[in-house]
Amino acid sequence: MRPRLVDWTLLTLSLGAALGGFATWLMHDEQVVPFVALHVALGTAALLPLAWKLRRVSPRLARARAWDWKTPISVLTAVAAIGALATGAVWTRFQVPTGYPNGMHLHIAFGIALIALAVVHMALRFKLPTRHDWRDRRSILRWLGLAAFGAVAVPVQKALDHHLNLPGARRRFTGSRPAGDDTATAMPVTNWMFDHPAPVDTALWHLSVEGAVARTLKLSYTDLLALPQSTVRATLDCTGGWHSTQTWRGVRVGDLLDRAGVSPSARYISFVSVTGYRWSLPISEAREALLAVGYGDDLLTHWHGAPLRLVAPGRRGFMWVKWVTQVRALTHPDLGQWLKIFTSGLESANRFAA
Ligand SMILES: Nc1nc2c(c(=O)[nH]1)N[C@H]1C(S)=C(S)[C@@H](COP(=O)(O)O)O[C@H]1N2
Ligand SMILES: [Mo]
Repeated sequence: MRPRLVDWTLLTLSLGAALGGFATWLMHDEQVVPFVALHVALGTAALLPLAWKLRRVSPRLARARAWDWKTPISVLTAVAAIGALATGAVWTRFQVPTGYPNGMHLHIAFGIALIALAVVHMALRFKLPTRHDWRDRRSILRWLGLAAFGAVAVPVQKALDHHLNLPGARRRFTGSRPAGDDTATAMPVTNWMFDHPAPVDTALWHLSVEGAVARTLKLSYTDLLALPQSTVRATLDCTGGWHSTQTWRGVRVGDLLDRAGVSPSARYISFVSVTGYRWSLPISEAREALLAVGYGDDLLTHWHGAPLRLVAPGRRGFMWVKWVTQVRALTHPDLGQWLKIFTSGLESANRFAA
């Protein structure tokens, strides 16, 4: 394939794979599967143009005198690409390394580095393919080959995992490793970024339901426990690569909204933590979500979000806000939540600390 087309193909596959991988975090479980398949297909297909490109540039890399100040950036871009592919393949087959960082963390880190480096590399080196390049018949044939290679990659990898009985055969469709179900202790604790609140004193704490509602509610912990309790069986699946299914117990968000007389103009429900961390769900979905006080036979422990956390069935773990103190009915999407999940825990102390 012509060099400029190889470069262009690599860039397109990398961006596509990264976007596909990222998009799965925002989707509801039942929409995720085809996008994960696309992510794997694009990543696997990238192996071929990456090999062609490395073969093309390796003689130049071997000659020290051919290096200029841009060369290290190109080398780092290649390292990030190989790292992203290798960690992705190893994590999905063998689910290693575990611990911190695990294979999924490494995969995400390489992926983000790759996109950043690829943008710089492109600004420094990239040349658009010419009309002449696009018309090259051999390149078109090779693209068809790439598409076929990517398409068979997904079923072949799955079959391999099952036949060799690799740990990856037991991963969830999100790629996450089973951390154990229905066990209070096996479920990991994940706080991402800076949240590390002091334990909440339930005598000081309250939950408020406010925003686009007829009457603002302010409930103490005792008030909350006196409301009708429901259970929901749901899987907490962290983008960091683990999942755990529990029977969660607490108050249905729809019940709270009805009590507060939620306005027909409310479209999103935002859940706000004592740390400032917050996330929102479309109202119809939020109604089915649970504000949980516990799971199994136990009450929540501090690090799992006591006294109250969101359980959003079918949504990724980062949306399951812990230490919830406010439910806000919104008439517009909350763009600020995108900032808050990165900066929460930095500014405010827990005003309900014991
Ligand atoms: N307030 C707050 N809620 C949070 C987080 C956080 O950092 N702060 N982390 C989220 C992430 S990324 C995950 S995966 C789950 C993990 O829940 P657990 O620690 O109970 O397992 O909580 C979510 N809720
Ligand atoms: Mo997470």
